This record gives sequence, structure tokens and C-alpha cells, in this order.
Amino acid sequence: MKFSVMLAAILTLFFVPNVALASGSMLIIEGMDGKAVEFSIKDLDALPQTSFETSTVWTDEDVVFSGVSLSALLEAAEVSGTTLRMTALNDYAVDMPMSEIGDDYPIVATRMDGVVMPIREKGPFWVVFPYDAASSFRSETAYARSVWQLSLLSVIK
Ligand SMILES: Nc1nc2c(c(=O)[nH]1)N[C@H]1C(S)=C(S)[C@@H](COP(=O)(O)O)O[C@H]1N2
Ligand SMILES: [Mo]
Repeated sequence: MKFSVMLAAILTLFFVPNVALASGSMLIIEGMDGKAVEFSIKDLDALPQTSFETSTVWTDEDVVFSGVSLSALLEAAEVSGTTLRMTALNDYAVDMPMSEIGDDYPIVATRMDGVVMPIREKGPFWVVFPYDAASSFRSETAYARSVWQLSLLSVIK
């Protein structure tokens, strides 16, 4: 076996079990001034973690989402404003008034049931609400804001 192939195999074995599947993707956060900060899943892991268990319209069973609350993330990125645009890898985008962001919801989930989510399972970053906690979270508005494959958060106003 070529050394480079062997090295690649060893690195794969070493990293795959946890965050490697998702670690290629970065979440970009852009402020009104156009300044952008990139967060890897490891960067998100270093911030205070929030989690909740809930049913969803996307899963058969209740699941536990964990990650960083959107408010904590925006604070860490030092951005503020009145309207947040959330954009996905497929260019789906939705705007959310920042006044409707709670302390604990939505969260940018990095894991479902403790496991990182590959792109094909709506990861690696998925904006989710505690849907069971209030009927307002089971609304078309909240579903439209449940952006999976999140790639960019930008303050537009
Ligand atoms: N990445 C991404 N997230 C998305 C969407 C999308 O097209 N792409 N659609 C949104 C809208 S408008 C709604 S109502 C729900 C729809 O989820 P469903 O397509 O599984 O019914 O996901 C939201 N999140
Ligand atoms: Mo929707």
C-alpha cells in the first residue's frame, strides 16, 4: 500500500467516529457590516450546549436535538440587528425577525440523538424548535424556519 493511501486510511479511521463526517462544512455568520465569521462543528461544540427532546414532522420517533441556541451563537459571532436570513446549502432561504429568537429556541442542532447528521440526513447544521413545547412551534412559520443543511446566517437589517 502506498504511504499516502495508508495515511489517509489511518486518518479516516481516527476521525470518522465523531465529527469527521460533518467537519468539512462550515457555518458562515455575517453581520450587517459584511464581516463574516466561519464556525466549524468543533467551534459550535465549544459554545454552551442546549438540548431538548421532541417529536418532529420529519421523524417517526421523538428525538433529542443538541447544539447551540441561535441566540448564543449570534452573540458569539458578535452580530446584531433586526432581521436574520437563514440560508441552506440548496439556497433555500428564510428571514426571521430577530425579536422572535428566544433564549433557548431555535437551536442550531449539530446532533440528533447524540449523533452528528450527514448532509443527506439534514445536517450538519439544522435549525430546530422544541416543537412539542408550544403550538406556535408547530406552525407553518416555524416549519419554514426549520432550515436544514444550514450554511449561512446573515443579518440583513
Ligand atoms: N434546507 C431546506 N430547509 C427547509 C426547506 C428547504 O426547502 N430547504 N423548506 C422549509 C419549509 S418552507 C418547510 S414548511 C419545511 C418543510 O419540510 P418538509 O419539506 O419536510 O415538509 O422545511 C423548511 N426547511
Ligand atoms: Mo413551508
